Amino acid sequence: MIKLYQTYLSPFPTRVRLVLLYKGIEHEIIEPAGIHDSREKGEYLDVNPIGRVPALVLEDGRALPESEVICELLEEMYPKPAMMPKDSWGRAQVRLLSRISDIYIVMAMLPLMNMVSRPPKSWDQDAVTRAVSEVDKSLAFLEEYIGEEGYAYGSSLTHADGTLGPILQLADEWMPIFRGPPALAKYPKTTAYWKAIQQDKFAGQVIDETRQAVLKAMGRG
Ligand SMILES: N[C@@H](CCC(=O)N[C@@H](CS)C(=O)NCC(=O)O)C(=O)O
Repeated sequence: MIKLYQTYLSPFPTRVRLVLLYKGIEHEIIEPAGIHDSREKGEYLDVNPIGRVPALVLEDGRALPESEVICELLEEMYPKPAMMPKDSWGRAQVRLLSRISDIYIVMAMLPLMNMVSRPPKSWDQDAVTRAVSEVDKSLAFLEEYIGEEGYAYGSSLTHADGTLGPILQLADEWMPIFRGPPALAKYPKTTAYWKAIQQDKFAGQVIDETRQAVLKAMGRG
């Protein structure tokens, strides 16, 4: 059986879980040690020498890291139901949305993610303000491209929904701990999308799994 090495707290495996769920691919979930704590990663480094989650291991033992690449492989191995549009332009739009998330939004959030394991009193307030403003700028890019039919692109689920769901969940529900202005408020299309995508049966489920793990890590779960 296919194995997914992952944690529920990380937003990156969420997009792979969405693919597995939507396409009905039988799989086993393994949560390696040392991803969100200081334990040794041990044998997980044999599976993924990069040491991050997710990693996918196929039935024949071949292992693949990097969420985006894993999703593309699964799309090719299990083309139905499709999570990519039929036309080239549509597929490019889906890739663009995932890229905006990975390259701009996640990168802008990184200083906050690194800060959060330390007590709030030790946070550098200027660094917080700078990071919150960078997230705001990156969300403005998303606002330009996000779909208006309840999905990131078009009128059905694509890989961009798996990428964006857990990241918008962090922006909307986790970032308030930094006491900046509500992250999505300035962006009506993104706000509408965020509300709508949580109503999708499959995306709603994986977003909620990540939400519960984030709440638990915040001591609120
Ligand atoms: N570009 C990677 C990012 C994966 C990633 O950064 N995962 C984090 C969890 S949020 C991780 O495993 N960190 C462990 C570490 O850096 O030691 C992907 O999309 O799969």
